Amino acid sequence: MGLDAALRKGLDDRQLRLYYQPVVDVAERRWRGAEALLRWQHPELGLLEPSTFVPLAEETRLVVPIGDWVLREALFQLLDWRRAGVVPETFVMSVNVSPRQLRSDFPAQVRSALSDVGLPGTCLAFELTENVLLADSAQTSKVLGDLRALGIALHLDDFGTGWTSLASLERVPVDAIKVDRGVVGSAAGSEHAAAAISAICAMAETLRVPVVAEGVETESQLALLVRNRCRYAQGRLFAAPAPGDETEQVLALAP
Ligand code: G
Ligand code: G
Ligand code: MN
Ligand code: NA
Repeated sequence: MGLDAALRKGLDDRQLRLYYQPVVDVAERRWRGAEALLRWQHPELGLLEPSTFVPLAEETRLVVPIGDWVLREALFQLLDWRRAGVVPETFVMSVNVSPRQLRSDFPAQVRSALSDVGLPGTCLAFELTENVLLADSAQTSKVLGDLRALGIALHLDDFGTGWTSLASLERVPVDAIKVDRGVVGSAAGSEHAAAAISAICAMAETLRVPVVAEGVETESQLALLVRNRCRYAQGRLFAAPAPGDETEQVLALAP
């Protein structure tokens, strides 16, 4: 069986899993939300990371039914955490969304997931890459507008490579910028990367868009981010990606 058919079967046979990684509000020292991260518990190959199968899912459009599963699973998890009393109503669940998912019926799919689970759009953020958010396509703009109308936040993911697009953020409404872990990871040891962090934070502040730093692993990286008034952080320094029940225990404690 090819990987393609195996993934289709994996979806049907409930082999997909979500891991969660909390996001910290650095200024207030409390959990702000969590990012849902897809895994595939393959019967022979073990636990697979998204880089090994998400590109295939995108090519074959399996990413559409998989994305629907991810959204519903993440929303049910949020409902569980709310019921367990470990997260406030302001806690935001972030879900990664591929370009292929942004078809005209995507907002309808999202609306139906929200209403089935019984949660408002304001508890959700979608993480999109800059090629999607900044695409000059009427259909994409319409879909993004419909999602925002549901109260869903749009976050620019993996930021830090495409410099030209920072200026374009003025015409595209984003609710946060996620600085790529590659930039964060080299920031404490490289003046160049530290300057990149400063520039991104300064520009974001001017545009009044909050910054989420990804892949924060050390206190010195955190100190640099705090000096630059970066509001949110995510990384192993606070919590590694983990299954929902483990993350629930982490969320029950202070960051
Ligand atoms: O957990 P990990 O670092 O391996 O995730 C790497 C990347 O995989 C994420 O940054 C994201 O771009 C992608 N990814 C993770 N989960 C999902 C998902 O549910 N859907 C899609 N489309 N991509 C995901
Ligand atoms: O959406 P995105 O592809 O950026 O997903 C974030 C990825 O970063 C996840 O695959 C997760 O496994 C990974 N990750 C989470 N915390 C850390 C960290 O502290 N350091 C590094 N290098 N990677 C991390
Ligand atoms: Mn992401
Ligand atoms: Na990212």
